[in-house]
Amino acid sequence: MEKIVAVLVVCCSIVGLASAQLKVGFYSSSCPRAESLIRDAVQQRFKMDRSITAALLRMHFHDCFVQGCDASILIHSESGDAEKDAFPNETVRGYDLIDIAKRAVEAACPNTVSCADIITLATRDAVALAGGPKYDIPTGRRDGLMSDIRKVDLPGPQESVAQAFIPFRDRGFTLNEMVTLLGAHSVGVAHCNFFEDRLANFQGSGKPDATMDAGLAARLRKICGTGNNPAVFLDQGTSFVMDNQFYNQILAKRGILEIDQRLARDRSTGPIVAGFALNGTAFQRSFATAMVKLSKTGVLFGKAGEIRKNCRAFNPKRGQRV
Ligand code: HEM
Ligand SMILES: *[C@@H]1O[C@H](CO)[C@@H](O)[C@H](O)[C@H]1NC(C)=O
Ligand SMILES: CC(=O)N[C@H]1CO[C@H](CO)[C@@H](O)[C@@H]1O
Repeated sequence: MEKIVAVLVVCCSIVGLASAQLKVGFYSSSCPRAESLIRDAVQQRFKMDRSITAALLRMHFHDCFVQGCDASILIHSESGDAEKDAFPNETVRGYDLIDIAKRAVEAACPNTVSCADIITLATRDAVALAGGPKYDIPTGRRDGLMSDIRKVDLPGPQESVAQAFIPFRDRGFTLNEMVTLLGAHSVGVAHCNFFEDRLANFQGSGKPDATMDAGLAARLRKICGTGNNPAVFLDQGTSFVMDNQFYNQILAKRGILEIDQRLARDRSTGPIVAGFALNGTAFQRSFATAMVKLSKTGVLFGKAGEIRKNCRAFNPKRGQRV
């Protein structure tokens, strides 16, 4: 019992300190243009490619859930054993945009703005451009010194709601916040390999997943049948807009991933889904708050970690893995 109390105290004082160190406008004197330079880079990309919002949201989530929001997902490893080499990372995109934003802020203020903050701010900007909420986000994150494929333990699309919730709960998120964050599936795509088990002979039944609209299943069978693992929109309604239509889609049995469909059907999450489906404002507010919370997951601050010069590599002599 005493041991447990001690662990709790340590855990929570670290978390408390971390949020005390992060603050909105952390760079306002050290690099006043940081946020606008990043926003410009995102805006330019968004004009050419609206799918950048989805790319950044997924990158941010994967970064924050593995060793905290410390840009460890960006590290390139010659030996292929960094975070980004893990299976769930295979289709993470947007690394080149982070490099572009980093070059812009390095030119304005060298060695000042962390890659972890760049991912966070770029994601925030891309969400707003896609019609999502606009919100302030605290900065001051430092970049991590480790990126290890063995630390990657992300929820899978075939898990039950209760199973998927475990990693969220362990990081201090509520069920409501998990349902909110999965609203990120309002934009972006999934490749057939993540859901085609639902389209025929689902769980050995000889039939498609009955929780998927039959017309949609038939259409997806055709698309996926082409054999080169194509991708389809996660939100079959408003595929590029960060809104609450995703929740209406899953209520209409039009979820692509099994986990998405389960959110609508599970007794614990169904009412939350129904609430967001009815009230877009409630979703947008909840999404802004949950994204800020996500961005504070396990961050490094103060003198911990480093400010990477190149987001894809540890600074010379510091990192444990190259
Ligand atoms: C239980 C939790 C989650 C599971 C099981 C899950 C699973 C997946 C899977 C399998 C894909 C398809 C990847 C592909 O085919 O390339 C995907 C895409 C995506 N996920 Fe999640 N996800 C979860 C939570 C989240 C969260 C919390 C966010 C962000 C806040 C997020 C954002 C995205 C986005 C934006 C895409 C589309 C990416 C793109 O278009 O490139 N996901 N997710
Ligand atoms: C929608 O949600 C917002 C924010 O939570 C709330 O203020 C508003 O009253 C809700 N609208 C309806 C129609 O329930
Ligand atoms: C973008 C990226 O680095 N993707 C990597 C994900 O992991 C696979 C191996 O599992 C690599 O081949 C990809 O390059």
